[in-house]
Amino acid sequence: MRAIRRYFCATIGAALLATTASAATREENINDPIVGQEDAILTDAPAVPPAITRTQATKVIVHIEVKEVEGKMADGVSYTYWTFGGKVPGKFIRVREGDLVELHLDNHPDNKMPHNIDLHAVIGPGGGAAASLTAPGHSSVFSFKALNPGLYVYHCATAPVAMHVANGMYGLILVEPKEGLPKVDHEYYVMQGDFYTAGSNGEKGLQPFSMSKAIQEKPEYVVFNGSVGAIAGENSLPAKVNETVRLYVGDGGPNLTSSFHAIGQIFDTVWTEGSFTSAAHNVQTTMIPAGGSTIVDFKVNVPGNVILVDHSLTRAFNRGAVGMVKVSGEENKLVYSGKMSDEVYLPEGTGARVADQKPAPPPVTKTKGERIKLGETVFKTNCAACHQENGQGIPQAFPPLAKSDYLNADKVRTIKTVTGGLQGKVVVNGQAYNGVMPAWDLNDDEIASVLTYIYNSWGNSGKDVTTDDVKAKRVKGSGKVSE
Ligand code: HEC
Ligand SMILES: [Cu+2]
Repeated sequence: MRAIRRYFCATIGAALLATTASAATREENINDPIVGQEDAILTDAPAVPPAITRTQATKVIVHIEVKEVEGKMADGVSYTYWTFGGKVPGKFIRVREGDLVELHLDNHPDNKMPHNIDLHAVIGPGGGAAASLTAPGHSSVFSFKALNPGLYVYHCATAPVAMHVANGMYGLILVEPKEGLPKVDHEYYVMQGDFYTAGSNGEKGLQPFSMSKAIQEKPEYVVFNGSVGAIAGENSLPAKVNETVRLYVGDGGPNLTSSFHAIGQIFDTVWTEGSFTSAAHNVQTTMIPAGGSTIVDFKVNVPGNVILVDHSLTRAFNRGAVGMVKVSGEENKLVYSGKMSDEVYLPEGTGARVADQKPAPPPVTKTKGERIKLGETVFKTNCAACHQENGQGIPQAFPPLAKSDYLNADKVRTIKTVTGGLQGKVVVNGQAYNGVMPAWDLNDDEIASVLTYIYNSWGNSGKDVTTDDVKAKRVKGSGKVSE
């Protein structure tokens, strides 16, 4: 009896030691001396930089170039992505706990917008956002010490933040624990994101961003790695029978939480929410918060496709959130007798249209007073993020609506501006702006109301814009029946 108790105490003691001995405290990491300097190896998804073999903290130089690029969202559908390094998600950054990271954010001169970076791995105001706010054609530098191990999301935090994130401005930074991670055969980088296009899912052509769909959290696409099929079909992630696979998975959002699941697999290990402090084992589905991450490990025992999905299933089968680990090798009839079939999981395909539901049209405003009242709400929900509540705009980025000569000169042009969006150079009160305003997916009455509100605020001309005006003059094909 005593021998047994002694045995138990010894094993529990050893286990405790194993989990606590190697974990460094934040203070120890602050004081960890920096030896030498190196350039970070950065990778595009689904690749992950190699494991760190260093045993000392060093200074790691990271260069990330922000590029606004047109890319493919789905077959026949393109989108203007804003990226950290040319792709969505942004470059994978891998450093070691205790490292000093010197981050250079380069905003390409062809870009239209200022950008910055907020890394959740940073301890400091805004995660680096203010320190890295960079105009097109400029470069900013700041540094931070990686004090807490884990897998962290980074993203742009320039106003309107949700729009920058919705356009693809997110990525992952892995702060490897000092003791390293268990070895696996494959490591891959996967990041979920929700996208809000003006056209509905599958509608062809270059699709502008819809701020109102983003605010309503009604994405047209929910995808892994920036587009439909980015890690499916011929882009599947390869593995062989009996190999181990690790996925570093992030959720860029901006809005949706992911119920991350692998069809035909069980996660042997999940480092929940990207924290290496405690692992869960034998997990079927794991939640990834928007702006959060997870690390999953699993061994593949039989050939076939392991299908990665957000188990909120219409996102997978109707919005694009499908990925695959394609496993090749010998069957093992004992583990699984039948033949796996991936067709079963893809019949609806991507770009499947949801049956059009026509909600009852909202009541139409009758008087100017009613329009001003409704318009104020529409303005605060949709426009104030950029043009500001007082209509003053933001110098060099968003033009003023208060006493705007552009606005006051021409009511019809204003209707077209708001229904069709505006980009390219525009001069307002003598100041040139060259930004992008998305087309607004608002109904005639909402447009009429918001414009009447604007025309009757902040010293503007007092014009009335009626629902019939908007119906007659809106950019053709724009807008939807509002929900
Ligand atoms: C994402 C930021 C953003 C939001 C949100 C936004 N705008 Fe704009 N808006 C802009 C930018 C940028 C321009 C200038 C576009 C250019 O440079 O070509 C602009 C230009 C305009 C103009 C013409 C210029 C002026 O100052 O008179 C009007 C009118 C306008 N917006 C109205 C609206 C209304 C109404 C809404 C809400 C329904 C709205 N905007 C929401 C960014 C935004
Ligand atoms: Cu940005």
